[in-house]
Amino acid sequence: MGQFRFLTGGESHGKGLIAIVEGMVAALPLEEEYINQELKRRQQGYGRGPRMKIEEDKAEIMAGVRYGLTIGSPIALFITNRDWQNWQEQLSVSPIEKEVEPVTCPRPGHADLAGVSKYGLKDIRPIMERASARETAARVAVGAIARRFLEEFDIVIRSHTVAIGPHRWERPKASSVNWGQVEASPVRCGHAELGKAMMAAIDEAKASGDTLGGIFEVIATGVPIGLGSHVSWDRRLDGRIARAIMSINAVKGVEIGAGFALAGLKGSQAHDVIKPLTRTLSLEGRGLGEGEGKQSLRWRHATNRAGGIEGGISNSEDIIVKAAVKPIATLASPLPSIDLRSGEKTKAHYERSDICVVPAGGVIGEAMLAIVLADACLEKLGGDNLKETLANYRNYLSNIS
Ligand code: EPS
Repeated sequence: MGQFRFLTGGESHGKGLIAIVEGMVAALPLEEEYINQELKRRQQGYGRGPRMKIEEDKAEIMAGVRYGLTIGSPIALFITNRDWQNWQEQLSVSPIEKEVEPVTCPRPGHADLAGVSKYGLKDIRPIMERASARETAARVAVGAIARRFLEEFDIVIRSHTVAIGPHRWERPKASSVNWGQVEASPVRCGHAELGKAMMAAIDEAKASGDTLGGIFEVIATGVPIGLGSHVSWDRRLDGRIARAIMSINAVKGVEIGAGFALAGLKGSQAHDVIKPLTRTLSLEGRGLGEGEGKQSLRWRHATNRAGGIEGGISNSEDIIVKAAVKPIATLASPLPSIDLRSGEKTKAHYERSDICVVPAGGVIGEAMLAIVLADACLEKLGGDNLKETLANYRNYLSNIS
C-alpha cells in the first residue's frame, strides 16, 4: 500500500489548489487536457451554486511530465481559484491592517464547531475554507492521472446517481445503465423520468432554503483478479476503497456490492456461485509483442453481490461501490446555532452554497476509486516504467490458474 500517494493543499477561496502525486511510473502519456476534462465533469451537475459559474477549473502540470510523458518523478499540479480575486482580504497570507469580520456561528453538520475547538481558533473561516469540498477539485485532478494509468490495463471507471432526496432508481443490474444518458443528464441519472423528479426536488429544496443529499454509485470494469490481499487488515481492497470513498466531503455511508442487503439474506442466497465460462483478458496492442498478453479465465461468478471483492481481493467481476451523501450543511434558511463570542442562541452562518452535490460526488468517487485501484495495481505489478508494469501484468496473467 502507498505505492501511489498524494497530498493536496489549498483553501476554497485562496490562490488555488495544489496536489503532489508520487509513485506514478515513467512513460505514461499524460496531458493537461485529459485532466481538465475530468475537472469539467466535476463542476457540472444540477444543484450547484453560483461559485461554479465563476470557476473554470484547469490543472497546470508544474512538474513530473516531459513532452507529454510522465518521467517517474513527483507530478505537481496547480488549479487556480478565480474567485480568490474577491477574497484577498479574508484569505490574505500576510497580516493585514484592516479588521475582517470573523465567522462565529457554526453550521450544524459542518466541520466548523469541532474544527475551531480542536485548533484553538476564534474565527471559523480557516476551518470552513479547508473543509470545503473545493478541495475535491485537486483530488479529481489526481484521480485523472490514476485513470489514465488504469486505461492502459483496460480498466474503466464510471459513476451515476442512484438517488437524490426521496427519488431512488432501483436498477436491476450493472449492464442496464446507459452511460451516454448518464453523462448527458444534469443530475447524472440514467433514468430519464427519475432524473426529472430529482431536478424538481432540487428546485423545491432551493425554494425553501434547504439542501438535498442522495446516493451515487461507482463501477469499475476490467479490474484484474488479485488486487488487495486477505493477509492483513490494511491490505484488504474493500477496506481501502471504503476509506477513500468515505473521505469525500459529505459522504456518510459506503456500501460494496449488495452491502447492507446481504445482512438479511441466508448464505445460500447471498453468495456468488462460480460457474465454468471462458473469458479472455487481453493486453494486446501495448507493444508487448505479437499475440502476447492474452489469458483465458475458465470461470466467472453467476451474480455479483460481493461487488467484485471477496476476502479483500478483487475477483475480476465489476467493483461496485455506493456512497450515501448527506444534504450539505450550508443552508440558506440556517439551522439554530450559537454565537461562539457570546454563547447566545442564534442562526448558523450562511454564505453562498450548493443545493445538491450528489452528481459531482459521483465524479469525485470515480477519482478516489481510480486512485485506490492504481495504487493496488502498482503494488501488485511493480515497475518503474509503464512498459515494465505492463510486461509484469502479462506475466501475471499467464500464471493465473
Ligand atoms: C462549499 C461552498 C461553495 C461550493 C464549494 C463548496 O463554495 P462558495 O462558498 O465559494 O460558493 O461551491 O464547492 C466548490 C467551490 C467546488 O469547487 O466544489 C463548501 O462550503 O463546502
